[in-house]
Amino acid sequence: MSKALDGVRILDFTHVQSGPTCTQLLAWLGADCIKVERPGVGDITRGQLRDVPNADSLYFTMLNHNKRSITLDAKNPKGKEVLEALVKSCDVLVENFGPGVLDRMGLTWEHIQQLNPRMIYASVKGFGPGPYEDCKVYENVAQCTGGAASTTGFRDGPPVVTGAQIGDSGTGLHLALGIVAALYQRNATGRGQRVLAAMQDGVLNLCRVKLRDQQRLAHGPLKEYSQYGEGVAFGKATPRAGNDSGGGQPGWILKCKGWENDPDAYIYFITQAPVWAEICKVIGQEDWITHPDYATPDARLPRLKGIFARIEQWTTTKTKFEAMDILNKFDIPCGPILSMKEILEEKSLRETGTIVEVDHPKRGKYFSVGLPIKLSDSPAEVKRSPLLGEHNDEILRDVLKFDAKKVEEIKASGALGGSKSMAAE
Ligand code: CAO
Repeated sequence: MSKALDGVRILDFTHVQSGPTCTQLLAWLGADCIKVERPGVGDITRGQLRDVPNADSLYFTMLNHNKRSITLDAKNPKGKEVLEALVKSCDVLVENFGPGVLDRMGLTWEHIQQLNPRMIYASVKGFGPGPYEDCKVYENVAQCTGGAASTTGFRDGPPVVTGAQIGDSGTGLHLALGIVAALYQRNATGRGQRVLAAMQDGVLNLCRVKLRDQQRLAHGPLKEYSQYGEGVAFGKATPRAGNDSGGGQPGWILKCKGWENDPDAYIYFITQAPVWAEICKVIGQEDWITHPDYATPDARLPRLKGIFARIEQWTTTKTKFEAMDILNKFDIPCGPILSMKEILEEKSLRETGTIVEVDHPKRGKYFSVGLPIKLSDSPAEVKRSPLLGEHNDEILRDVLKFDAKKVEEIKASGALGGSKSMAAE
């Protein structure tokens, strides 16, 4: 079956997480993704957080499926020649090096355009143009500078970073959309273009509702925040809101049966207005259906803490899954707090390909997250990540059409590295 991005070739000059997330998505959508790695070590994540000796880490394998790998010393003249040949024969170059790295390699945007005017040159950087554009950035730096940390956590505690990799994977996702849009525009213009996704911008985009609240503060307290009901005054900036829902329908995380011993025996419960009567019936508090202090959403806002405490009396009598079953019958929005263990064991996620099992020659079988976007005409098939330099010959011969003499010349120059990495050995 054909794939959505069949015929698109990516020069994947990415490393760590943000860039590889982007190119992995494009590869799952059908692009031919050629990962260029430094000889000997490759992407630094191959060896980071290793759980199996001498095998590529899960950090690397789970971010680099469906790609081919070539090792290339971009600072060796022959290596540079191969790199430029790749620029000429690819549609998209994706990179997430520190600021200025590609320029120092001689691959300025001007030079890339000379080599291949159709090339789309896509970058992840920590910041866009401005005072911080020269800074290197990792995930949590982006979460802090993009507004996520100051608005996450509890009011009486410090800022908190989230486990969701909104800085890295979130920005990779933004970049992938920019690349696909640029490919589409190229159909009309015939020209490539630069695509930039800055991690600060990507995080801020995902924190849009918090910037909304910042502006609402000028017009009065944020009544849906539980601190309003607790009589705590608002400061100058959007506060941390604990587990408040952040939307127009109040919610909170409530204990369920077994919470004393199970750190994940909780449920997220939303007191959605249209099902208020059903909520009251389920918890056995029918008088709240018509009581003036509880009957309307506005009346409930200053009383949310007490309301959730009462609902929790009910949820602690049920396991999170029992509560979910009962509440769903009445269309009451809720969600059990699922541990990674529970998610990994969830049958339905395996059936949809959201969790996939992959076999790897060095590490054996492992699980990964597949493509979370399902296309009916372009189903993603998850293939293992490449070993370091696994496709050196194939790329020189079949993609760049170099003859045997030229391939030998390049190898002899050391441009592909002398020996293979630990991973490929
Ligand atoms: N051949 C020769 N040299 C190579 C090479 C190759 N194939 N691949 C990389 N290099 C060299 C580069 O030329 C560069 O050297 P110079 O600084 O001397 O020019 C160096 O390796 C890589 O530099 P870097 O700044 O990208 O790497 P770092 O480990 O110091 O920093 C990171 C890592 C992530 C902080 C930085 O790349 C960055 O800020 N990237 C942009 C933001 C980003 O994506 N952050 C997310 C990181 S987690 O997903």
